[in-house]
Amino acid sequence: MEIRHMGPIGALITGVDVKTMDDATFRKIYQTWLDCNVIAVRDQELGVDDYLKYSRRFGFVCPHPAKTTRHPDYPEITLLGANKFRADGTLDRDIYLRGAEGFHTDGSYEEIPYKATQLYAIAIPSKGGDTHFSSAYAAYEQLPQRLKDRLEGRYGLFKYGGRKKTNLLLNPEDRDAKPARHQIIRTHVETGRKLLYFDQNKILSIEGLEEAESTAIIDEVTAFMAQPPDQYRHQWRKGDIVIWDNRCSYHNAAGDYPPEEERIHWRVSIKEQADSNTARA
Ligand SMILES: O=C(O)CCC(=O)C(=O)O
Ligand SMILES: [Fe+2]
Repeated sequence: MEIRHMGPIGALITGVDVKTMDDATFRKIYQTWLDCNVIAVRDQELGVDDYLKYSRRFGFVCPHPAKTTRHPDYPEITLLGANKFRADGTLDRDIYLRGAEGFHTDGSYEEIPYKATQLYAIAIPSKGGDTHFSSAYAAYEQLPQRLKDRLEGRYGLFKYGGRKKTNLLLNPEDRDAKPARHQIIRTHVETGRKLLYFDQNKILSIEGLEEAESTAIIDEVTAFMAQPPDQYRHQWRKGDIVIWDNRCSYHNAAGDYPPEEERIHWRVSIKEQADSNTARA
């Protein structure tokens, strides 16, 4: 197995078959993932069961609330990019631009947020369609002391669709879930590093602040989510598995590939603990 560090975050792993790797090899992969925020494992040939089995080595795999994009036989698998064209031939932009609305972290609207998201590349377009990643550790480090002081110990309220209510991928009956509360400045439970837990697309408000200040701080903090040089851009190849740590990174799909071409991933959401969503799988 070869591990290539791609910069301050991101590592590319080759020369391994995730179907047959032993525990010692997996431990090395897991540690690299913790160290690098996001890793890509290349050249994998997996069926759904192989993919789920490998995903479960990272934690509890649970179905995403967007039911319309679930795999018909495996609710834990979300199909990204599938059924992009409606029956009348028009492009469904909610599917085409999914994950491309700016840097974000997945699952902050859940009481137990997603520790990780993993994507397996089934079909990749001839150009475009990269995924960008940015470090939430770097975002914390770069915050001005004034904002660190104002946010320390405070909680944000997070909801799918956020302030803009971009929630059309959810069934109507799933759209009014209660927001989840999460501490904004926190320490990663596995690495012990301090980070900024934030999502411009899902945060509604910062608890305990007047609305005007809450909105102003949300706008100001949003600018810190892009953290060059602590970024990694993944250029996909079919057979890549990419897993990112939602606790310490943000990501954004480029959303720029030719829409008539296919870009399909199998996506799983992974939690640290099982909850009622996991049980429904
Ligand atoms: O399609 C991508 O590159 C990423 C989409 C995304 O944001 C996600 O799967 O959570
Ligand atoms: Fe995402």
